[in-house]
Amino acid sequence: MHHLHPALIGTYETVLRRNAGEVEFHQAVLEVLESLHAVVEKRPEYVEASIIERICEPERQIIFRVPWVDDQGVVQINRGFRVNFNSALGPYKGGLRFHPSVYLGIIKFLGFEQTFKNALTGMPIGGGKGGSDFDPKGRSDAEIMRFCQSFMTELYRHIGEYTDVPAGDIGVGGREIGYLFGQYKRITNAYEAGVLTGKGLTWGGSQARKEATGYGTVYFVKEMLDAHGEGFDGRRVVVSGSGNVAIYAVEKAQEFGATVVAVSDSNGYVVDEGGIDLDLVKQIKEVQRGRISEYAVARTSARHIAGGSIWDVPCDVALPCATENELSAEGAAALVKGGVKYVGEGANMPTTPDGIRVLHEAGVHYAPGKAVNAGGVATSALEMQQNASRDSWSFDYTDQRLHKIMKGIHDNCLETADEFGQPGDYVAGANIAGFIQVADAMLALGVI
Ligand code: NDP
Ligand code: 2IT
Repeated sequence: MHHLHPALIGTYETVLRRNAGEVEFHQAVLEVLESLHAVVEKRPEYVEASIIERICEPERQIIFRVPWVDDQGVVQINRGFRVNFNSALGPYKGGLRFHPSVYLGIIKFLGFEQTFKNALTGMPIGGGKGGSDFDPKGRSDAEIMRFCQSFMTELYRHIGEYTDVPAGDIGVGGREIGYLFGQYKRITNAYEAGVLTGKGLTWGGSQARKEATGYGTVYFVKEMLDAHGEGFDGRRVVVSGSGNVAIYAVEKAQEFGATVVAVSDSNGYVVDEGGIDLDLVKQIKEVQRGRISEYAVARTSARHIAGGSIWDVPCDVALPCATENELSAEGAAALVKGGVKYVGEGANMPTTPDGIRVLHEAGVHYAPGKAVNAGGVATSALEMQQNASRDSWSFDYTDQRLHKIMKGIHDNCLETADEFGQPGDYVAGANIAGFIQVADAMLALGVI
C-alpha cells in the first residue's frame, strides 16, 4: 500500500501505534516519509541518528480545559491544544485553529507540516500548532472574547517570544488575535508584541500579514506558470473557501489578470462567470460574517450550488484554500475533466493521497501546501523581526520581501527535486528540502 524505504517502515509503524486513530497525522507523516527514499540512500546518517523517528515525535503536547460562560449564562467547556512540534530552527511557530473538528490528530498533522513549511521559508522558526474544538459559528462578539480570554488564561504560561509564537488559522483572525493578545498582556504585565503574530496594524502587526498567505499562494503559482512559459493573464481560476487565504488569493489572481469564476464555503459554492466581485465577498465574509450563498442573492449573474463540489467548475488553475482533504480522487478527476493544468494548495493538506495520484497521472502541475502557503508564516516571521527591532515597514517593502521568499521556495523545491532524481515533482522537492534543513540542525544539536 505504501511506498516506504525499508529503513522507514519501523518508524511509520511506531507513528501508527503511538498515535492510534489520528488519521490526518498518519497521512501527513506517510507523505513526507514516502518522499525520503533518495535521502535515506544518500544520507544514511539521518537513519543512524534516528533523526526521522525523532522528527515524527512532537517535543511536547499540551491539552487543557477551556471553561467559559455563554450569553445565556450557561457554562461551556471546550478542549484547548498546543503541540510544540520541533524547535531545532527557532521558537515553535504556527497558528491556532478554532473549529469543531479539532482534536489532537488535527493539531499534530498541522504541527508536523508546519515544521517543514517553516524550514522552507529559510527563517529562524520551529514548528508548532494549536487550537480548540470551539465552534465560533453563531457566537456573539462577547462570547468570542470570553472564550479567547479563557483560552489564553491557560496558554500564556506555555508561550513567549523566544518559546512559542502562535498566530491565526481557521476560525482565528485579527479579532481573535486581539482578544488573545489583550489577555496575555494583562496576565504578564508586559507588552511583548512578538508573542503572537497577525496583530492589528496599530498594535504591533505587520503590513501585508493579512494578505500574505493568499498573495504568497498566487506568487508561488505564478512561478509554476512562468516555469512553463505561461501566466495568469486570461486564465480561469477556481478558489475553494472564502476565508482569509481564499480572499487574498482571489485578490492577487485578479490583479494578475485572471478571471476567478468560483469560491465556496462549507455549505456550497458560487459561480460567477464574469468574475467574482471580491468587494462583495469581503463584505459578506469579513464584515457581516455571513454565508457565501448570500453572494448569489446580491448578484443575479451568479448561481449558488448548495452542497455541490466546486471542482466540477472547469478551470485552468485550481487553488484549494479551505481545509484538509477537501479535494478527493473524485474531485481531482472532475478537475482533470474540466481541463485543469495547475493546482496550488493554499490550505494545509487539502488534496487526499488518491487525489494527488489522479493529478500526477494526468500530468497536472501540482504543488503542496507546505510550500505554496508558506507566505503566511514567512510574513509572521517578518512581523517578529519588526517587533524585535521596534520597527514597522511599509506595505510595499513587506510585500516585496514576501514575493522574494515565495520565488525562493519555488526554486528551492524544483532544484531539490532535480538533485534527488525527481524533476518537476514539487512534493518531493518541498518535503526533501524542508526535511534536510530540520534534520541537519537536529544533528548539530546532539540527541534532542
Ligand atoms: P478561515 O477561517 O478564514 O476560512 C476557512 C474557509 O474554509 C471558510 O470559507 C470555511 O467555510 C472553509 N472551511 C473550513 N473548514 C471547512 C470544512 N470542514 N469543509 C468545508 N469548508 C471548510 O481560515 P483560513 O483562510 O485562515 O484557512 C484556510 C486554510 O488555509 C486552512 O487549511 C489553514 O490551515 C490554511 N492556512 C492558513 C494560513 C493563514 O495565514 N491563515 C496560513 C497557511 C495555511 P465555513 O465558513 O463554511 O466554515
Ligand atoms: O498554517 C499556517 O502556516 C498558518 N496558519 C500561519 C502560521 C503563522 O504562524 O503565521
